[in-house]
Amino acid sequence: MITTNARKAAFASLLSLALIALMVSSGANRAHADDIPVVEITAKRFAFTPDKITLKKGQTVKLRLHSEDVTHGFFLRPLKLDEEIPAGQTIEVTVTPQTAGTFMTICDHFCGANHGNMTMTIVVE
Ligand SMILES: [Cu+2]
Repeated sequence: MITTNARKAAFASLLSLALIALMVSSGANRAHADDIPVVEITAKRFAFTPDKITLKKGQTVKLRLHSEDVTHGFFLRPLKLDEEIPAGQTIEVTVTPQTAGTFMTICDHFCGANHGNMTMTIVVE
């Protein structure tokens, strides 16, 4: 007959095994994600820095979008980008451009008087 303590011990060891499995698998994901080139973009009223990046058609990149002040948007329909960058935070979005061309990303989250001029260029070649 299994005592309550033995059951608890068995449950605890199962739980720690599950935790270890979780840590191992997330470590593997992180190592894999590191293979993807990262492009850092900073949003600050009323510009993106850099204001132009060049990507390669078919090549996956990770855009790391950081807001230095208020909440900004990052919208570019041809690349299916429609992100919100919360005030002071950094978000990541992975994109694989499928069409070559020159595209204009806009901030689509109202951020102040000059919001309408807040754009950046993404060239896909
Ligand atoms: Cu804006």
